[in-house]
Amino acid sequence: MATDVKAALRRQRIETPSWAFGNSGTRFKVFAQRGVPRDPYEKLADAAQVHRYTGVAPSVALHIPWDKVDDYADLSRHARDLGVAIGAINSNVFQDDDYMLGSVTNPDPAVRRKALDHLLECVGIMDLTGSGTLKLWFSDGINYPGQDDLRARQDRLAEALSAVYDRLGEGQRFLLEYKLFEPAFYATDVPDWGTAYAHCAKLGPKAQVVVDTGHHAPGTNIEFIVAFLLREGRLGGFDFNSRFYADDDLMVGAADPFQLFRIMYEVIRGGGYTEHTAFMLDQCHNIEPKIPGQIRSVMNVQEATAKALLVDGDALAAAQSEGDVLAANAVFMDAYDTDVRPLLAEVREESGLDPDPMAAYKRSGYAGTIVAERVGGAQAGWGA
Ligand code: PSV
Ligand code: MN
Ligand code: MN
Repeated sequence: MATDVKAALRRQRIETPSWAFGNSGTRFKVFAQRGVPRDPYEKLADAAQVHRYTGVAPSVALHIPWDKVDDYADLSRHARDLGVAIGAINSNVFQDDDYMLGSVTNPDPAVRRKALDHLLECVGIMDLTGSGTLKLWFSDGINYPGQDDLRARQDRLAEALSAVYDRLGEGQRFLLEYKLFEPAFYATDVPDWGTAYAHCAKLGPKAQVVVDTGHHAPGTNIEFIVAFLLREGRLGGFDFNSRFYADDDLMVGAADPFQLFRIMYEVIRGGGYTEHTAFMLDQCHNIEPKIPGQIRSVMNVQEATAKALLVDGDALAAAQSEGDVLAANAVFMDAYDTDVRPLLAEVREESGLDPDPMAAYKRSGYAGTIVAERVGGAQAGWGA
């Protein structure tokens, strides 16, 4: 049992987001930290540090155009030299003035064309980097009742998704991300998993849903969504982060580690703990240092996973079939209440890693080196 759990933990893969390493903030203020990356090459170097000390973060998601470069083959080579690979390509059809009234759902066909061209360009970048995953998030929506026709916007969305789907090559897929609100405040065009699922189901198996844990109404049972999408073969992956209020983009597992455990339990229960599910982080470290913020986040996912792997399936099934509510719940809670940190420390040591990634990174002196070497770091996202 312990050997199985350890083996499962060793094969875990968590993808870090390039934008987590740049400066970020809220709409009130971006706080500049010293030593942050000045370009995508340096973002990959920082992400490689997260992998170096955790051993389970070997790929890095890019966001285009934030990570636009002239030579993507060269960027991929650079990643490989650092011991990481380029992961999901995140499209960005939300930051240009043209997108004020939407991107692929905009009433203006010229804007829709521009947005679609960007999405197709992102598939081209997948070809060049060897990435198999395109992540689609649309800020599209409306602020006022009557502002645009809800049904026509769905038609425009379907048309764009279909064009992107047709452009996907062998071994490529897209993940459609939903979000309840923000920046649209009245109606969002992909507000929930059901809308995302329905669009994907019409297209085919290369269209899957991505669950960003920060994108739901308070109280939403996210693990139910996970279970459902896995049953339907449509769970493509996660954007992990945690939230107290809205889309807070805080470190995963910070606000509600129990929820993360429940999600990981359903992932494992539903056969989703494989390389076909992308376990990505989508976070911003506004006030904490970025590399340790990512290391901590990876560790939080590892801890939730370890606890979920420890759920005694036989005991649980027995209690469930007997209708023993309290015994079944106790099996769950026993696993959750286990301190898995010693187990993870052992797994790391057995893989030749330091048992304490946070301390090992701190001791490495990398933070001081980048402060000394990098002047004028880039802002993640907006305005980058
Ligand atoms: C939108 O809130 C989102 O979660 C999408 O994944 C974007 O690509 C990302 O945030 C940008 O930070
Ligand atoms: Mn996201
Ligand atoms: Mn988000």
